[in-house]
Amino acid sequence: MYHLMKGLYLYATSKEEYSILLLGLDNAGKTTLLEQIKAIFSASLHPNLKTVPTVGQNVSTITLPDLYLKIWDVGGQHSLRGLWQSYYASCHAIVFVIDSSDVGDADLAKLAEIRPDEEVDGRLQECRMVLEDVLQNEDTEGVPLLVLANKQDREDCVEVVRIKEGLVRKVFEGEKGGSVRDSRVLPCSALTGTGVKEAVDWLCSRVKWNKEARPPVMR
Ligand SMILES: Nc1nc2c(ncn2[C@@H]2O[C@H](COP(=O)(O)OP(=O)(O)OP(=O)(O)O)[C@@H](O)[C@H]2O)c(=O)[nH]1
Ligand SMILES: [Mg+2]
Repeated sequence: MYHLMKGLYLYATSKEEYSILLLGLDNAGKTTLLEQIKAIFSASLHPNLKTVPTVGQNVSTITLPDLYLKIWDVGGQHSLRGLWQSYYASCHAIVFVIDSSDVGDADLAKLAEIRPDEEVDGRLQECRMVLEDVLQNEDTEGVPLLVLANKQDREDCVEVVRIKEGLVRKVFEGEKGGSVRDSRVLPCSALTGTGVKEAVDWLCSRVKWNKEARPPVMR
């Protein structure tokens, strides 16, 4: 009887937990974003915005009224990207963070015109190849994708619509865009917190929507 009651109690008080994976090139702002999310969703906390390049991973769980989000922030340096794939099978959504001030204006216009198989140089092409690589992996099939055009507070940033048209749409239209999935491109500033709540809201709605394909863990 005790075990039955305990089981019922645990069932009634448990919540769904979804894992969110933060990806993107080095210096994109993933760790800053994680710090900002932690601060926004636990009111008493001040964000620690003095980040250092991540070697390995940071993980934090935030508690929302109806679910937990377990957020994994991994290092984006070239040598660390090989580790990303070990997170794919267990994540419920991917956030791909882009530094909107590290995408030359001219390059972006050029990217909108190039064919998917054409070679271009630079950070933007690196971003595109890395995103394609993530989407092509069979373990990310059908996983909702949020692309965040970060650092929108900087004067030299590229507008979100240009990132959407020039980069993300090209990736999805190309052969390497992977399977059909829920996706969205949103502007944000991890540093000031602008757009961060909207990003988390989108993630919550999409992981719930996709829960039959990727069931949550009960906690
Ligand atoms: N202006 C501005 N700077 C930002 C923003 N987000 C991050 N930064 C800065 O960008 C730099 C890199 O931020 P991180 O969060 O450490 O970047 P990361 O993606 O975690 O980098 P890795 O751990 O190397 O993969 C830091 O100096 C941050 O303060 C933003 O929204 N606006
Ligand atoms: Mg980091």
